Amino acid sequence: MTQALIVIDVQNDFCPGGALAVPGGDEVVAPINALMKDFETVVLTQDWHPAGHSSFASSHPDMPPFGTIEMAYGTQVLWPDHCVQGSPGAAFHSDLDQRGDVIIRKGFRPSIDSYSGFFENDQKTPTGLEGYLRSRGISELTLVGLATDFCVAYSALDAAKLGFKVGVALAACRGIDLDGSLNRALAEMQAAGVDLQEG
Ligand code: VGL
Ligand code: ZN
Repeated sequence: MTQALIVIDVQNDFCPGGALAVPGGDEVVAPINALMKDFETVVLTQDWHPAGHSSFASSHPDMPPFGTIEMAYGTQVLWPDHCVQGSPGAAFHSDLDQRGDVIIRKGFRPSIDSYSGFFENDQKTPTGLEGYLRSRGISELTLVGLATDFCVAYSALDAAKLGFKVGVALAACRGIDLDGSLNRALAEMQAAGVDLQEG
């Protein structure tokens, strides 16, 4: 069984000091670098929004960060401006090992967000990651990175739905935990058959 490590959004804006800092976000870097040495295929995802992206609270007059709105494709959390294309906040953490073979960028269409590395939030526009993995004969994935309850969970759930065997190495993930979102995401992943690997 050919395996890949999928490293989700280990970018400055999700680390302490960043625009959408995940508590302990930088603590994933060392365990991810260690894990990379065990995988022949390493995919990095990069949240990559244009300025004024529709998922930014600043694009919606009178809406606070972390509020929600209804978009054509469903409910969308409004985030502080983050991971703007080419900005220092969108860069990978400087200590992250750069051996990855491919970088999948997501969230670059102005009117739609993309948490998952596989499909945008309409759940049907593909990023191409599935085709990349399948054409290389990969059927088993280990996911790590930020944030456990958003981009990691959405990616894991899509991967499971697509038929990949999926594990999440929780020691190399950190969550945002917005209104109980972390426990909800863990329960959903477990129900979908994702192997939640502790320690
Ligand atoms: C993410 C919120 C907005 C993530 C990205 O990487 O989990 N969360 N954009
Ligand atoms: Zn984002």
